[in-house]
Amino acid sequence: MVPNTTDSRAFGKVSVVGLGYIGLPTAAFIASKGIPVVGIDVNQDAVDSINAGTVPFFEPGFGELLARVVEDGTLSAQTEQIDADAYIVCVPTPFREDHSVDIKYIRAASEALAPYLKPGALVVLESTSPPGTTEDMAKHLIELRPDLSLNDEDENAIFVAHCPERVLPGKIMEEMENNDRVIGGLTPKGTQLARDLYATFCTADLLLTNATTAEMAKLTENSFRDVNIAFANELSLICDRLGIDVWELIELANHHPRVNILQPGPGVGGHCIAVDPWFIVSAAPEEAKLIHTARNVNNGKPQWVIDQVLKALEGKENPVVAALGIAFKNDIDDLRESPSLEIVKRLGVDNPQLDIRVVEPNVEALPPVLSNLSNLTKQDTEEAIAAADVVLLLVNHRQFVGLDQSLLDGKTVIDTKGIWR
Ligand code: SAJ
Repeated sequence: MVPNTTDSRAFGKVSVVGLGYIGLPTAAFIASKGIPVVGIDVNQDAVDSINAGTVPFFEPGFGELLARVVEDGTLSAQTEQIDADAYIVCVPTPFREDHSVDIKYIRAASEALAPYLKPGALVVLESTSPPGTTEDMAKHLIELRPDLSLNDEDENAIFVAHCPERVLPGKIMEEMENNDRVIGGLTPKGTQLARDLYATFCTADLLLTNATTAEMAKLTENSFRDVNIAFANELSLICDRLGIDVWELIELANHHPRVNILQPGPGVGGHCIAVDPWFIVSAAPEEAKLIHTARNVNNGKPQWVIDQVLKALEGKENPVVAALGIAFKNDIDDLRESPSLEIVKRLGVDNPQLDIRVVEPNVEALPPVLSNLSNLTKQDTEEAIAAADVVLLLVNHRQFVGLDQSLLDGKTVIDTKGIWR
């Protein structure tokens, strides 16, 4: 392994494009090593918040770091692109109706930065992307700047690489520095230069490969997790039919030294595990059978939970449901692709007679998809449980894990995370 020593003077200025959950912490970590970083984002409100030293989303411990690098002037944010030695592109890569990737944000980022590129510049794509996207981005850059080259030996060469992000939301402060990184250049110099950039702040192993393998490595990691969770979710349906406690079962099976089953839940959410496997399925539909099935199993879980709730409410007059948690996972405020939010929305829309009390300690107000429904209200935990016939636990937020369980006496409890066993 090449040690992570580097000459950070090689990077006089770094531009990080897209200041979301990944781009902003990446920018702040690089800035914390004394390298001037300018963050670029199309959202003026996010830019203003960052320049005021305030994180526009919730991430434990990150506020202090951001405030420090903004205050000392190493990190600033703006909407206009700049002339930099290295660009890191961290923009969203959503999927379309047919599950193929939509690279419009990568295209837009390339168009914004191309005019500023100079020979020797490095462009790293961090956005999770199907195999071939980095190469496609590089070709697009050369179309926009035919005076530059992708050949390492040319004087007018630029360097392009892929380095997928791997941090777990909620643990970014720890994982940004300590997670091994996979780095794949389009050319050997691209790989090397990208390695030097990540060595400025990452203390773990920097694993070098080519761009396409790096792209596939990221999709593979998240698909592995999705398939494992699908296995757990399928077990939860089997156990429900057979009258077995699935959480006890998994705990017992995991005592085997070579078994490590993840946990069942109301479904799989977030913008990563629920999305990335589709990029493999759409790149190789004939072959990706297991990965495709796992997606379907996990996507089917919300409807199964809804059916459980409706069964529990059969025969009840003026039924009230307390729905605990709408974030996509515990102890965060992120609602993207959240199965819990989907369950609450579908219950509310399809059952106007249901009175649903929604509890979500991590958000100030319900999102419009829920607040627009007249049979839904946001309440605090105790109030909602007291009013409810059915208590539907959807997210294992710490407030719910630590709940005084005597509050549940006399209620029908549907615990999708197995925290109150
Ligand atoms: N979930 C379960 N059961 C489990 C674990 C998770 O149902 O045992 C659910 C969660 O509730 C959530 C979803 O899966 O709805 C995803 O949560 P997560 O904690 O597994 O993952 P993310 O989406 O927050 O972050 C993942 C991580 N990838 C892997 O662990 C392989 C992270 O390291 C990546 O950086 C991130 O995706 C990403 O951006 O790709």
